[in-house]
Amino acid sequence: MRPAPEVALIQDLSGFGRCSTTVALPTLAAMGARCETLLTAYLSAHTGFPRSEHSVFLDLTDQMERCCDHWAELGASFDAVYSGFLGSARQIDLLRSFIHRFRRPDTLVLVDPVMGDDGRPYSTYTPDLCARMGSLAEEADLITPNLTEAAILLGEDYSAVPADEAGMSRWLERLSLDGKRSVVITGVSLSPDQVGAGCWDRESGRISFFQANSEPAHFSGTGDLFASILLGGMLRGESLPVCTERAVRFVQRCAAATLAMGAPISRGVQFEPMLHELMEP
Ligand code: PXL
Repeated sequence: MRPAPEVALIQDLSGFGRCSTTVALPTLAAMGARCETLLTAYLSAHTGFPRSEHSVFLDLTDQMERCCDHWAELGASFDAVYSGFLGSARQIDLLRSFIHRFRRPDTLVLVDPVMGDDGRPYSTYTPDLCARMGSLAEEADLITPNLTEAAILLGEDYSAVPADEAGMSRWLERLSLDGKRSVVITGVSLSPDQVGAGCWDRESGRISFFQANSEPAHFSGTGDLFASILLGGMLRGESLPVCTERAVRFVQRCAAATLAMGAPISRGVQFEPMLHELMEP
């Protein structure tokens, strides 16, 4: 047995509904990795729920700075840095300095450029925040945008999302910054009843696509589940295409199972009963 790889997990904690930290922690643990968590914000519920006068959005930027200093005193270093939903523009600069401070030559930096979905930015994401997210993503070894985020990063209109492999391959190549970083675009649909991902693997220089049945519902937090599965596999030494195919299939099966159970869609996919499938044999 080897020690669990250490992941610096940098994203929000949303109390109600599955997403971000509440998805990443159990998924990465099931896959044998341990997370040290730097919270960007605490929300009463993820932004997919209707806002109310009682909604909580606690921006933790000031606390993040102090946590970084404390972690440095404690001699922290990480096998991976994984960032997701960020709560303020200042957090992006903080994250860049976090990467420079704690990255070792072998540290894998995964930036999930969480900004929006379905062609629209999330309600808390301003144009300035989106622009800074693009510059943060330049630090990454691997990025995992959905179609909306890929369009924002490329400065393209959402209506220009390619519908075929050739067009999507060009987007993957452009996002790879001349092959400098690996890219997995999620939500890629190459035929009407299929959805999955396209990946540019900087190790092999190859592009691959994986598709599974498209389920008739949209769940929040599936991007977080997807990125966590990718990272868990990469930390086990598996190749990006192998990890991408597993993530596509697992997320699809969780979505299908959730619908079959009749569980509420707004709370995200029921991945917990299936987590054991991600464990190393
Ligand atoms: O799944 C991404 C995500 C993370 N964190 C918060 C969100 C979302 C998407 O809606 O609202 C708070």
